[in-house]
Order: sequence, then structure tokens, then C-alpha cells
Amino acid sequence: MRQITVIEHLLIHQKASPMATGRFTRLLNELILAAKIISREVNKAGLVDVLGFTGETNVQGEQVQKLDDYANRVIIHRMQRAGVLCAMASEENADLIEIPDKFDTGDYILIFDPLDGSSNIDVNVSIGTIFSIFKRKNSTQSVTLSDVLQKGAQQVAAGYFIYGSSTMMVYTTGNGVHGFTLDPSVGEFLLSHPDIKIPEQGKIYSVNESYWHYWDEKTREVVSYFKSPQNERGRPYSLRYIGSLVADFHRNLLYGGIFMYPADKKDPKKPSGKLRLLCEANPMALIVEHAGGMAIDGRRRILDIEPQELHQRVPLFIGSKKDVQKVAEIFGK
Ligand code: P6P
Repeated sequence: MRQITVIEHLLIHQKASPMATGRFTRLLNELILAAKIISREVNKAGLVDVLGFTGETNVQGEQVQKLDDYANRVIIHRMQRAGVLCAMASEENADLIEIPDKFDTGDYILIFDPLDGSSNIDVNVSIGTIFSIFKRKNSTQSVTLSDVLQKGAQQVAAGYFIYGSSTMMVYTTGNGVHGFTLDPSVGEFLLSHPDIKIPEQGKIYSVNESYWHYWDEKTREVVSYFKSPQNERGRPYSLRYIGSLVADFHRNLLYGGIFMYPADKKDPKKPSGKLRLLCEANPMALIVEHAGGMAIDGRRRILDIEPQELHQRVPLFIGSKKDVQKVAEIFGK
């Protein structure tokens, strides 16, 4: 296959699209540079002292690992200088991240999880960076939270970087889902998975079954369906669960299957489960829909949910269309 970089692909396939503007290309270029820097650190994490915890906790109440913090700082540093953003929001930061006056600004908004799956960093399991891009509604006044709290269907682009056996970038601007693999010898992400489509029905279900006793009856019925020999496939789905959303999602996107993080009663402060709407569910939902799949919270389409707050959590059932439709059917009974 001819070597095609991300930017080349964007320009070739979206000449007429508003997404091929120089400003969006600039945004993507800076994000890609940040990912290359993070990839370098992740890949040598075992060799230098970036493992372990900083001793702080983030807005989610999670202990911040050094690489989490490092990835967050790299993305903020690079993207503040991109000259195309009016605001950023990170899973690691409680509030909106302003763009200092000394930098140019634009109309794009970047929401990101700098290093998702970070609890796996020390054991060399794939982790990832997730990003979601909006355009602000009005360009007159200074940016406010209402500019950022847009429903997922308004995203102009979304994607993730996965730092695994190789480093990949998977993203969509609404014209299909495309995967690029980093060739470290040239330092470029090259097209390796053009026009990804998720199989209509999978053979894999991904969920943390240790929460069984914290789930409601409908959720238990859903999970029982996928592990039952009496389901429509006539055989149980295989359970695959890494505990790293980007890795679990990426495998199911390519092979087919369903990832579930249901609401549960294990933490009264998190009745809607652990995953965040803005920096996890929305970007993954945009990707999966443009790959032919589906994403719901059990009843509602993820991309239709009007966010109420920056770090709002949401139950997530995402993957092959027929499998997610089965979830909707069970919850809808
Ligand atoms: P649990 C990682 O911390 C993360 O946010 C996602 O990447 C992953 O899917 C989920 O949490 C795993 O959560 O409760 O199963 O350990």
C-alpha cells in the first residue's frame, strides 16, 4: 500500500469538506506530535523513572500516575500553541483549560483523556489517548462552559491513539473511520486500516463481571444473554476484558463485539458507572457509528445526550449494531 500520512489522507479524502481547512490540519498536526512524544515515553516507561504515582489525586479521585500527568502536560503545552483552540477540557483537570492571551486562538474545542487505562501502565498493557473535537457555537463572547457542553452528535472529529505492540491512531471526521500506524523509523503515522467497518454482529462481550452484585436486574439479563448458549448465536460470546477502554474498544472495533460499562451501585458517588460522557463515551460513540456500529446508555443514543457537566459519567454499551440493539431491546422491555 502506498505510504499515506494522516494529513495527506485528510486532504485527499475531504477536499470539499470544511474539515480540510488549514486550521483543522494544524490542530491535527499538533495532536499527532503530542501523541508521538507520549508514545516515546510510554514505550520506555519501564526504563526510566516515569512509573509509579505522583502522590496527587485528580478530579476523578483517582491516584495520578506520573505518565498520566506527563501526557496531560504534553497535550496542554502543544495544543495551547496550536493557535486554533478557544478552550480545552481534560479528564485530569476539574475545570476548562484556558488558552493564555499570548497565544492565538480559534474556534475549535478539544476535550481529551490524556492517558486512559493508566492503571495498566506498570504492567505493560496497551493504554491510549482519547480526543473529541467541537467547534464553538458563537465566536463573539469569550468561551463559556455552554460552548463545551454540546451533545456528541455535534463533534466535528473524534479519535484515539493506542500505545500497544505498535502505536496507532484511529479517527473520524464524519467521512468513515481510518487507522494509521506509527512507523518509528520515519516518525509518521501511515494509513494501515482504511475505512474500518465493525462487523454487524460480534462474538465477544467485554464487561467487568465482578460488579454482578452491584447491577440492576436488566443489566444482569443483558450480560446473561451474551454468555448464554441459548442466545441468538446459539453459543456463548467469548469474554475479553483488558480494563483499558481504548484497548478493549479497538479490539472490538476490528473483530466485532460489545463493550459494556453499565451503571452500578458500587460507588454511590458514581451511580452511572465510571466512564465519562465527554472524553470517553462521546468520541468512541462517534467512531463506532461511522464504522457502522451503535452506542447507547442502555436506552438513549450516546450522541443525543445533552451534557449537564464537564465530568458527567454515563453507562456505556458500544459495539456491533446487532449486539447493542439486543441491549436496547432488553432494557426497553
Ligand atoms: P474497571 C481505566 O481506568 C478506565 O477508565 C477505562 O479505560 C476502563 O475501561 C475502565 O476504567 C476499567 O474500569 O472498573 O473495570 O477497573
